[in-house]
Amino acid sequence: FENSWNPNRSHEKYNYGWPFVIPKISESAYVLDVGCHTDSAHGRLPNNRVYGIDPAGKNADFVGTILEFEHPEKFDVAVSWGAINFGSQEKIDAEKKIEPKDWMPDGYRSHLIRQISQHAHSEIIGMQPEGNWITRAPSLRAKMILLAKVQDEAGHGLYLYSACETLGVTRDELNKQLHEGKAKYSSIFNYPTLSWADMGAIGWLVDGAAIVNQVSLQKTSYGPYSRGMIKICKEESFHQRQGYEIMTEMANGTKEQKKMAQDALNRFWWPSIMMFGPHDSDSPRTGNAMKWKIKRKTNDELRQNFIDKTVAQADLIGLKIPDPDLKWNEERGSYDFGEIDWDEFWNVVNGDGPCNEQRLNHHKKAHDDGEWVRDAVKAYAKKSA
Ligand code: BYC
Repeated sequence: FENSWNPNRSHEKYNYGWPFVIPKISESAYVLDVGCHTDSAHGRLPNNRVYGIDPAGKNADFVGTILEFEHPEKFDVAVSWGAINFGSQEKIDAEKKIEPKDWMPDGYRSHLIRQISQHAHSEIIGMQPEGNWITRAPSLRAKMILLAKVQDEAGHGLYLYSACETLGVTRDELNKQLHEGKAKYSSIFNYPTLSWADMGAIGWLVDGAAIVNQVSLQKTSYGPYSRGMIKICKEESFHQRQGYEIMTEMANGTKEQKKMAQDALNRFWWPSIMMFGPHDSDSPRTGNAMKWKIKRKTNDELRQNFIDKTVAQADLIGLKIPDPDLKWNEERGSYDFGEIDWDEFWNVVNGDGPCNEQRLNHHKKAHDDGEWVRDAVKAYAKKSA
């Protein structure tokens, strides 16, 4: 704390800095200054009765934390300038996490609600294409693994909804945005899963792409999102392995099985590299996301990273990436690759993909069918209150 506190920072920069707030405090108010430090707020509020507390403030009226503080009188106003100043761009630049109760610009908050809720919706909608194969898994082992994986996705959705709720939005509101088409979810889940090999392709490519993105998001500036990502990445690594194991087995299996594996790769390759979003030059959100350190790498950087990792994995199991322009570029130390079909991408993002309607209808139906459970939980809570 002592190392990061800078008493000379410009308070005028902050909407809730003391130069803006003090004129709003009535002169008759009794003010509690939490974190008054050594100078306390006495000088800034000359007409008020002020009481300053601070664990590090030798001149504070009470030297200690708010949790230890007790006072016989009631205060009219409590101010905490220090906490406000720490929730700032400077804090982000210093690689400190922003926490739910820190002050944050409105734009930062709404950007996070959008991205985290879309991420949560993707995890939940993403259960559908794989759920389609649980009853048809080729062995008990395969079925148990797939069940566990799909269940993990539900868990990821729940961590992410919880992280999003810390920003002051309710789960009901987030669901409503999804159902009304105001919130998106990842384009990849609007493609059908036609064969068992698609379970391999999803784990290997979709979870593989998700890990590349999420490893960088572990360092995102918002604390709850960053901590959620750390746990999610651990599980995602297992998902990628299970997918690659299915692909390896099929690629080394009968001629028909190898054909199925290649067909799944052919169908999922391009949609997987679209998951990273539009090129940086066409990505309106990247500027702020990078400035606020919400995103730590751009869409194109992550896409390239994924392609460079995955080509060797395809080679190893004798499958061919369906891109005739894929070529190692010695100078860049990366693969060059073909043009992405952006018309297809935007069609899918805007609701016209092969399964958009089916995915959303299924989600709405599951939500409606679950109403009695929500009602029962509420009635029980009321009864027990
Ligand atoms: N699909 O300015 P841009 C999983 C939208 S689930 C749909 O680049 P941004 C799994 C974008 O939202 C993992 N929409 O945006 C689960 C924006 O529209 P809005 C999911 C897309 O946010 C189950 C507009 O296009 N991962 O692993 O800077 C089973 C312009 O884009 C897509 C995450 O959600 C897309 N692919 O960058 C198996 C990661 N791409 O919102 C596996 C978290 C772009 O302005 N999210 N759009 O209306 C992110 O990292 C970023 O939000 C994105 C997009 C890279 C996706």
